[in-house]
Amino acid sequence: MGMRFDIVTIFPEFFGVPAGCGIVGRARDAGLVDIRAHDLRSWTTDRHHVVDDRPFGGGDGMVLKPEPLFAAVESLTRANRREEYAEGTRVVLLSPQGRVFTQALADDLSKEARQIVLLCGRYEGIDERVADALATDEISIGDYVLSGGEAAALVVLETVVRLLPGALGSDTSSVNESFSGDLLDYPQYTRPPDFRGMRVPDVLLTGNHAEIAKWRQEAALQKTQRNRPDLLK
Ligand code: JDQ
Repeated sequence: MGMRFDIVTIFPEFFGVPAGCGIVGRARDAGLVDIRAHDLRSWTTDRHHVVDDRPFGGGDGMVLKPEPLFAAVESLTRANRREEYAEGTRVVLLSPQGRVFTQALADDLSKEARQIVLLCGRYEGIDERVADALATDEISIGDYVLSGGEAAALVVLETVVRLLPGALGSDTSSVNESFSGDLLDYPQYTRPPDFRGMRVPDVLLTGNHAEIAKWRQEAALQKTQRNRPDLLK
């Protein structure tokens, strides 16, 4: 059987449309991946299904309580400590305080994981015992603040699923090269060669493959210098 994703969230409906679209939808139909979104509130035990509480020490906003998250992971994995999961189980906490998500981490997950539990918080934070003891990985998708972990979980899901063998139809490795090197991809063009006066570079229309390769290398360098100078350092 394929990889399994269990997403724990107070908004399971957030995942319905994206999980049915494109490469992820096709991978699901092909049985490569099983994606389930679970309502965190189903693991509460009080009448009002409360998942948040006020921060110890004071301060603004509410904090996600640990009990429902530990209960969720326990029921989804049969364990509730980082040290005790089965081989191939990863419990990923999405958070602004995590290690930044990269293609290398996505590669690792796609190769090593059989089950990925994605823990999506809301409010102003998550009780730190979740990061300390429950999660195997604490991941940020970048240096900006979302309103919760759901959008970040979708990014991780989509990035990992397209790396699963068979998910892309044809050869996988070529499509990943865009972010494994030190340069951004070169610019692409298709027909028409003249669109409203904006012309495709002449060299691409010549069929001279050596000249085209030279142009692409130079254009990729220019683009990287302009948009991502950090990659060149
Ligand atoms: C949560 C929030 C203010 C957290 C609650 C849970 N890369 C990335 N950016 N933002 C997140 C991840 C993220 C993940 C989980 C989250 C944001 N919030 C909102 C608001 C302070 C801390």
